[in-house]
Amino acid sequence: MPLHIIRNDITKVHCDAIVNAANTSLLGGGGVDGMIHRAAGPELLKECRTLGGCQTGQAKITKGYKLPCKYVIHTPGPIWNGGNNNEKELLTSCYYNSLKLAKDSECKTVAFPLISSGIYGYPKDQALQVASETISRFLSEKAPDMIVYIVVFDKNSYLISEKLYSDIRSFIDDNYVDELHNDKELFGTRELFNNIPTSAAFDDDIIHNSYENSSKSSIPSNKRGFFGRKKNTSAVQSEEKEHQELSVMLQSMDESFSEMLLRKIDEKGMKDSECYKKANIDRKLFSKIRSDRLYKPSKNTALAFAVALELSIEETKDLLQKAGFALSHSSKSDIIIEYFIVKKIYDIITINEALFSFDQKLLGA
Ligand code: AR6
Repeated sequence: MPLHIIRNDITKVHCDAIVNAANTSLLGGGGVDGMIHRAAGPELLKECRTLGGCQTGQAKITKGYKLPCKYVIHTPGPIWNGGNNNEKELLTSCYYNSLKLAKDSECKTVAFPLISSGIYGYPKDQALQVASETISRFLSEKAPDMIVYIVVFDKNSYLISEKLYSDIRSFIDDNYVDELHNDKELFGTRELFNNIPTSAAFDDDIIHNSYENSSKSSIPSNKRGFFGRKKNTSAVQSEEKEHQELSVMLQSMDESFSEMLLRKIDEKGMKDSECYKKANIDRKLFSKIRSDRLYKPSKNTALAFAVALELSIEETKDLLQKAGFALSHSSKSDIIIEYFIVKKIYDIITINEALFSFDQKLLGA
């Protein structure tokens, strides 16, 4: 289902359909419309002439011609006129009708610009909110396997309100800790820090990898110690012991990430699908996590689930720890996520918009 926000020129995006922020004549114009027509070549205008225009909020489809996409879906957005003139309903219709057309044309991947947010003057933060809400609802209700990109072009546009931006800015300023400074304070030098064994040394993935690496080694398996060391006779007994100790460790290992995730889903009375959709996580990835007790997710995936489950900061730390991670005040993205968790704002779209505005990696997809 996932919704992605990316920074790019939409005419360069490879997917089944891109959406054009057109005008009602469908005969081209400035902004993204002009760029799409230029990149597609004159054949596009020729086909557009046969369509007889399009009403605001509706959508029509053409081929993509020289663009790296099969189709272009043209939708004229509303002109911003203060916000009380049906702008939101019309903009919602643009996204809904474009997605419906994409689905009817069997498109699996679709890219949208922020319709109406340029020449038509719709405030970008509100335009993005309409876009993400409508797309998420459509994906969740009608097209769980479709992948949709919101493509943002300009480098410095605010995608969240200035108030939220400056609130987060202050929260970062209050909490950000310079990593080097922090490490030195705690441990004297960075090298020392790198040598300190951490709980990650026992994390599932590292244990998996040790097995994997040792099985790929050129040393025959019966001549290898547990971590791939060459065996000598005197090492045999201690190797046996290592094995036994490790088996005991594995058996008595704490609840894994996947187990904690499933337990929390049950405790919250959520359905699995509700949880992974809310986390903006792909159904296939969720199935993998569910079926592998020792699955080690990325930090962003773990955080996305923490948000979907509406965990407190302490619970979030616990869940992260199961995956071998920690929340860090030397990571801007962690501080931004913490800001939302502390404020009990658990809407992943809002969080992702903020992460995007601060040029950080998004949660979930
Ligand atoms: N890729 C992605 N986004 C882009 C690109 C690009 N190549 N170029 C611009 N944008 P606009 P509107 C962003 O003005 O507001 C035309 O003349 C841009 O930063 O293209 O719906 C039509 O013919 C902005 O955020 O469309 C209509 O007359 C967003 O795309 C009128 O403009 C939309 O900006 C439509 O105005």
